[in-house]
Amino acid sequence: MYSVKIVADSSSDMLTFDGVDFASVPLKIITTEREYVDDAALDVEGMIQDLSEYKGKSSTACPSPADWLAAFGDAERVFCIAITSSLSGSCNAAEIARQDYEALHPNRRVVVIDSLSAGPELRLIAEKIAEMVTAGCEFEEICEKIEEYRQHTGLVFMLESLKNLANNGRVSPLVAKAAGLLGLRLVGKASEQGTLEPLEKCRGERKALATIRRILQELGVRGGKIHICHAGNLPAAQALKSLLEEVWKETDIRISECRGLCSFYAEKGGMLIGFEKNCG
Ligand code: X90
Repeated sequence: MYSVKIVADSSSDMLTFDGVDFASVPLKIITTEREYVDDAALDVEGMIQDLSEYKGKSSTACPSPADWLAAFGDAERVFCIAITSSLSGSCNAAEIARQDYEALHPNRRVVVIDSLSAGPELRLIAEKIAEMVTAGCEFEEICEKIEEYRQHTGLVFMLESLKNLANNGRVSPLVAKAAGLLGLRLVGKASEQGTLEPLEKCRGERKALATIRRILQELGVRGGKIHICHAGNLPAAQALKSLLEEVWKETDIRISECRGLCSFYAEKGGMLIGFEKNCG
């Protein structure tokens, strides 16, 4: 048996993972005053508090190839899961790390998975890989099946502000215009290209949550796993969970908190929902 490791960047909001060797590679949130490393030691609430008082420029940086490489450790088979390559250089850095690692260790294999997404969809991918590793599947087989699985996962988001996304050029000016409207929430999805695709503007959270449920149905959710990841908005996450359970009684709905990178971009109150679709 080979030693296997799953390595995801910190946009996955995962710090630990049960059952399989795992590492998170942190992105960074940068202001002129300091740098926040999105690892287990980061005080996310403290960072959000700092940023709310901070008036200057803020940006983010993806991991370097060396960061990814260090996280591979000495695993013989590595699964890298990266935030969408349409919005970050993380995937590209992982690809360089893969080439270096395989050149250095010809018997080892790395696969880089461009999630075309962020947050909880990465977690779904990691969980599926872990499931197959535990079942004793071969590396190549897992790579194939993960490609397939990704046709059956998606991401929907609810954002109250797109300020940081807009200031950092991660949404088009057109989409950015939808931001900043007080009391409006933008509900959208990760597009096929791994960009933000706005779907609807909702006045008030209750409407937004009902809209999310309808959109999930339209996108082909029929139960299956749903991960809700929130940025300081547990009440909304719980309300959404109840709303979804009205339709999908037995389904596996979990709630977790955004770490640094997703908190920065989803901003206070934001929510990311990773889901399985068109299966079962
Ligand atoms: O490389 C870097 O500096 C990181 C840039 C990341 C930019 C986007 C992060 C988005 C986080 C926001 C809502 C959901 C987005 C859907 C993505 C397809 C979460």
